[in-house]
Amino acid sequence: GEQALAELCRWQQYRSRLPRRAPDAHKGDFGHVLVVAGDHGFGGAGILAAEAASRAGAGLVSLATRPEYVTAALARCPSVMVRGVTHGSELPALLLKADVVVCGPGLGQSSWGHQMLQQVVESGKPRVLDADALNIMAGRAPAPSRHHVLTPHPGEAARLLGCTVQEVEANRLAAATSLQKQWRGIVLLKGAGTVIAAESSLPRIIPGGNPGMATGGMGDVLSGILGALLAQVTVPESAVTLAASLHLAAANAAVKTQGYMGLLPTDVITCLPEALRLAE
Ligand code: NPW
Ligand code: AMP
Ligand code: MG
Repeated sequence: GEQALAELCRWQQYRSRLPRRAPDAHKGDFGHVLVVAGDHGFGGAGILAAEAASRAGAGLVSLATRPEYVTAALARCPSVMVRGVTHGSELPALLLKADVVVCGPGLGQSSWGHQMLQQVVESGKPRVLDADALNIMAGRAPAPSRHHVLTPHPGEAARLLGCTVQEVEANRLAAATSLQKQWRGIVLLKGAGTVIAAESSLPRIIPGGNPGMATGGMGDVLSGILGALLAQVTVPESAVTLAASLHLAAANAAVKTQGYMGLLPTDVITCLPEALRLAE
C-alpha cells in the first residue's frame, strides 16, 4: 500500500526526465542496443535482456547469442535482430552499429564469454556489464573506464571486492563506493535498496521493489532496461537512476496481479509499457 505508493511517486518524480518523443521521431533517435549474452544453458538471460530493452523504448535492439537460441529469441520477440555467434571475431561488425552494449547475462565464463567480453571492452562503446562479465572481471586487476555501468548483485560485488557477501551487505553504500573508486564509471549494487555510486555525486539509494523480485532472470531484465535508457537519456547517471526506478515501478505493478510467489521476469517486462506510459 504505502510502500507501493511511495515508489510510484518516485517513478513519477524521475520519469519527467525522460525525453519527450517528437511527433516526427524515428527509430534512430532512440539508440541501438546490442545485447551480448546467453552461453550454453543460459539462453533465457539474453532473451530477457533483449526483450526488456525493446519494451523500455530502445529504437533498435540486437542480440548476439549462441546459435541454438536464435529461434527461441525470435519466437519470443521478433522485433529483435538476433545473431548466432560462435567466435569473438564475429562481434566487431555488430558492435560498430551499436550505441550501447549490454554484456554479461548468462555469458558464462568459458572461452566464448571471455572472447565476447574482450571485444565489447575493446570497442570502447558505452556498456552495461553484468553477471558473468563481472565474474570474469573479478579475476583480473581493475580496468577503470568512464564508459561502463557495472551492475553486481551482492554475490558478484563480493567476488569483485574479494570479500564476503555478508561484508557487502553489512555496508552496501561502502561496497558500491569502493567498487566505483576501483573501476570508475557507474556502479549499481542490486538487492533490497539499490545503491548507485557515480564519479561526481554522493552514492544514492533507490529504495523499494519487492520480494517477488527474488527470482532468476530479474537482474537480466534490469540490464536490458539500463541499455535502453542509456541509449535514450544523455546523462548516464540520470539514465541509470531512471532505469532502476522504472524496473521497480514495473515490478510493483506486476505484483498487483501476480503476487510475490508467482512473479516472473517476463511479467515485469509486460508491465514496462504501463509504467512508461505515465511519462508520456
Ligand atoms: P546465497 O548463497 O544465495 O545466499 P551467482 P546467479 C549471492 C545467469 N542466469 N543478497 C548468493 O548468496 C546469470 O545472468 C540465467 C545476498 C550466492 O552467493 C549469470 O550469468 C538465467 N546474496 C548466471 O546465470 C536465469 C545474494 O550471490 C551468489 C543476493 C549465474 O548467476 C538466472 C549467487 O550468484 C540467471 O540470471 C542478494 N540479493 N543475490 C536464464 N534464464 O538464462 C545473489 N547473492 O553465483 O552469481 O549466480 O546470479 O544465478
Ligand atoms: P539478479 O540477482 O541479477 O537476478 O538481480 C535481481 C534483481 O531483482 C535486482 O534488480 C535486485 O535489486 C532485485 N531484487 C531482488 N530481490 C529483491 C528484493 N527483496 N527487494 C527489492 N529488489 C529485489
Ligand atoms: Mg544476475
